[in-house]
Amino acid sequence: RLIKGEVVLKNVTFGYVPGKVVLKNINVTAKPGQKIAFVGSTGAGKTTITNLINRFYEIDEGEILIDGINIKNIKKDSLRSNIAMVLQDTHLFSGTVRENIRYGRLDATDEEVIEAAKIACAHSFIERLPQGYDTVLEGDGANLSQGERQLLNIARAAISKAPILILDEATSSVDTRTEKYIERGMDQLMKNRTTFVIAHRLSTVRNADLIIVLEHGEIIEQGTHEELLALGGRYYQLYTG
Ligand code: TTP
Ligand code: MG
Repeated sequence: RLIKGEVVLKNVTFGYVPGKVVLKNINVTAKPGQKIAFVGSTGAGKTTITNLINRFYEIDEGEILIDGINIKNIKKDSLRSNIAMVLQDTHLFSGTVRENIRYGRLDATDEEVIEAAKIACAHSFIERLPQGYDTVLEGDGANLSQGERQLLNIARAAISKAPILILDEATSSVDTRTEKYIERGMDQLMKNRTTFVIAHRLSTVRNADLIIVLEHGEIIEQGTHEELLALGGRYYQLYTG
């Protein structure tokens, strides 16, 4: 039984600029190891919630607790090592492929780097690069495709031992075939971690423990896939298109 990775949002209200509320009175409880999905139309506030869990911004009202501790009282370094993330906009630095993956856990061995790359379905394309794992990435990974960059970010998350994982459109840039292929890797990535997943493709959220439907910054429905379908509301509409 997991004891780490509980995330609680209590009456969270937030806006990026004064006077414009983006999230209104959000309450979410993620127990250790649970998979929580956020769905809702564009601009609903899904990414914003993950920005707040990461404490990229300070909330205006309410509180966010990780394992019972208010994130305001958690050192930034400690927060970073507790949360792994794969985002739509990838973050790579000028360094080798190996260094970029190892950034997820600095004491990882070369074998662990390869293992993580395999989980992320990145091993075969890395091996085809001119210097393999020692290939230097230009700029923000400009010599890779968007999908390849995303796979490297997945490998970086896979090598991390963080108990909390955030996947915001984590496979949005890989083709459907690779996405299918990577499903088992993603399951492995989520195993034993509290995961927050955001995906436009609802097929990737249907097995979540809890699906939260956001609209204009408010939670309008929540439940499992089956419960929400039976409800016949917004999720049902999104799902049946
Ligand atoms: P998001 O939280 O980015 O909305 P989303 O993630 O649900 O949308 P998408 O499916 O397109 O990814 O935005 C919510 C609102 O907050 C929106 O009005 C844009 C605004 N916003 C900012 O003002 N600054 C920011 O940095 C972000 C991320 C959003
Ligand atoms: Mg978003």
